[in-house]
Amino acid sequence: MKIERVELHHVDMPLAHPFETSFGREITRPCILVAVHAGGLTGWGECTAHGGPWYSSETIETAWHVLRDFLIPQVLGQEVDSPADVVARFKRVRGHPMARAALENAVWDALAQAQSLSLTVMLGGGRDRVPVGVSVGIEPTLDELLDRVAGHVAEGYRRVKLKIKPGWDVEAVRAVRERWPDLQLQVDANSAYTLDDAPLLRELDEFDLTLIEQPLHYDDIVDHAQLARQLRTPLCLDESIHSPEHARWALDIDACRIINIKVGRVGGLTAARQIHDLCSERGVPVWCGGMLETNVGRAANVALATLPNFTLPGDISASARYYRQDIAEPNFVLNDDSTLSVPTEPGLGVCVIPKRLTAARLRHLA
Ligand code: NPG
Repeated sequence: MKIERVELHHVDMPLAHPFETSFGREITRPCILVAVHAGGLTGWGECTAHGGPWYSSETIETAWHVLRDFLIPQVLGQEVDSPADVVARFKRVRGHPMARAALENAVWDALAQAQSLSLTVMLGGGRDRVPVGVSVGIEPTLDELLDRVAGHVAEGYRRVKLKIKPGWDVEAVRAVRERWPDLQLQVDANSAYTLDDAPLLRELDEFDLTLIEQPLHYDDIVDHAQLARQLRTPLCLDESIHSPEHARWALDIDACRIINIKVGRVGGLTAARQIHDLCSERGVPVWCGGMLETNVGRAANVALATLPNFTLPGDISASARYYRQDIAEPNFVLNDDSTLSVPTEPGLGVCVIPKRLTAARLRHLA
């Protein structure tokens, strides 16, 4: 397949509800959508970098620069027969996983379409539904948090993740746990604590949480290994796992018992699948994280989450949870059993709506 043209679309869309984490509050979600044109087909990939370097060091601007000046020139006009060809061409580029993932994933979509395979089948996944949960941001008050969780439970979500930070942790978790004793509950700190907070984090052990996600520094595995030994609740890493190598290092020193795999954070579907396979060999469960994606990124996440070792529900909620109107169709809708159905059409199985793309677009590289 010859890559004839690559387009970048910088879009910004208002979120249905503002989302607050330990590093800030988001009202709109900017992202870059990558379109790869080859042989009359268009493959799509979503770059999950945000406006500022808060979750990781990448931003929309760094991703735009690296895509335009280094990654696109590696594939433009080239014959690409498998995702491995793209990975090999990107090998010289250090870092910038979200930029790499966006272009690699767009090629996966185009290649899958060219072979009339769904992305799921091309990845080697098998399920027709994937279990999902919802991530609830930090709310102004405990009452508002309880209302929000109540709304999601009523929608049918059986697993809820609460964002925590110092001052919004034990009491918030206690309030939710008391009201929903049987809900599958987990927390995510986005690196808001230090090892000195171990006694406080140990207090969370009484709430029967599925996991505590990334409590300590965003690049650390050593302190996490120390903390993991002090907690009964399984520790899960997100930010610290940038690649299959990081996953292996973390598992080798018992820094975590669970890994959150985000396609953007680890540099694309190829690396995501490698981490899945490694964890599978080591008996470590994984789940698919989310970055408030549009349906383009969500479709890739759903396909990835069909791999067998994705045994915990992902942060892949129904489309309506994110945007009033998504940029691509069809929407993902929550099934009664807290799952999303897996598209079966060739490629990602969603179509970008040109009018919506133009309306949401701030910048275009054609
Ligand atoms: O459902 O897509 C989703 C959001 C899941 O909480 C979620 N993501 O740290 O995992 C995270 C968090 C996040 C969101 C991080 C946005 C950065 C930006």
